[in-house]
Amino acid sequence: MFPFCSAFTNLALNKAATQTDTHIGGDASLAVDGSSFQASSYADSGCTRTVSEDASWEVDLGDLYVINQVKIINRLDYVVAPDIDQWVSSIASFSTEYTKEPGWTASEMIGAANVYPNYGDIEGTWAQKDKGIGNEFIEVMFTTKVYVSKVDIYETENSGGVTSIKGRQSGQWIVLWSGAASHIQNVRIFSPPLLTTECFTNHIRIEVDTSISNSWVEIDAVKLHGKENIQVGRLQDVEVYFAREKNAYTLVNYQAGVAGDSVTFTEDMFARWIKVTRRTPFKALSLCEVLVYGFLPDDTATFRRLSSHKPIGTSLKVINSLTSVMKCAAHCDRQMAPRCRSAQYNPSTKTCSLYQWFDNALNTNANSVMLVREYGVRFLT
Ligand SMILES: [Ca+2]
Ligand SMILES: [Ca+2]
Repeated sequence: MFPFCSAFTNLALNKAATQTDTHIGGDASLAVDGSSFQASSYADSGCTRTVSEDASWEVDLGDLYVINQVKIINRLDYVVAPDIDQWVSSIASFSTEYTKEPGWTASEMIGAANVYPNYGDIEGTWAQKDKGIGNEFIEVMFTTKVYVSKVDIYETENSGGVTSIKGRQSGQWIVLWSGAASHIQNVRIFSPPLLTTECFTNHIRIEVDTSISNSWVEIDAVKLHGKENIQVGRLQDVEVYFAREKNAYTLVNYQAGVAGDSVTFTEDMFARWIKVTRRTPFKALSLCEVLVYGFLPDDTATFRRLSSHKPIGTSLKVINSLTSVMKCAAHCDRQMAPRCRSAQYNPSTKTCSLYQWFDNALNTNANSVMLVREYGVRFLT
């Protein structure tokens, strides 16, 4: 049906690619550079990337092609990453710690909870140097930076003393939660809803007010929850558009949900421009490679005569008083800019209408004939 050797040529390779905007070096050309490298983490470069949430990517193939297939090589971190749970790995700082007896220093907060679910003044927790002083704090570190989704504070003596939870990001403290202290004489895991889920950190500061209980506020452990990667780049709800004239895009295919390692759209279309975007609500776009398979049609190919179809749309030109369908074909052949690719000849009116495209409908006029380039027969409805 089409030339075999050219049918699997990647038409997009090194063609002019553009996108709405570019985020941290993720240039549009990375999707047509011939490398199918698939980023596997947020930190990986090598795939296109936008920061805009109304993002699209497009390539100009430079000429009109018969396109058979569009294959999009996706990032590998497209799967929604699970939350990681971490216990404290080290202590960064603290206001005071209790050292008169062993068992209540700041470092007692390292590792998994070892006092909880017991309640009381029990060794294995951080307690302050003196009781009931007021504002105190501790800063704890975790091995892996995450987008913090939840902080669990294991309170085992005089619960309710926490007044704020902060995360350190780019040299600044981000307030994750703040509220008034209370005095709860019971063990609890304090996990308040956070003000933001966009704090990326492994450094958490917990502020307490010991004046409410007028005693020691004892914290056994802290568990940090969050994802290592925020998945802005992964491809989902992807739409592919084709255009044979600049910016005159038509949606040709759509895949709902998260795309796999790659997504392939099989389309038999005539196009020069290809656009990839995500269905609203839009999200940032990251593509590793876009391969477009097809072939350059032969505009010198002979015409097929079809009485079953008629061209539709706006004709390029109408030639009157033509005495044969052959002459109509000759006029189409000579029409270069824009190229004539199909025509309609009506022997009763002796008119010949020339068309740029293959847009067509079923013909009910038994007299008229549609002329179409051989490669265009595939586009008949
Ligand atoms: Ca690439
Ligand atoms: Ca502990």
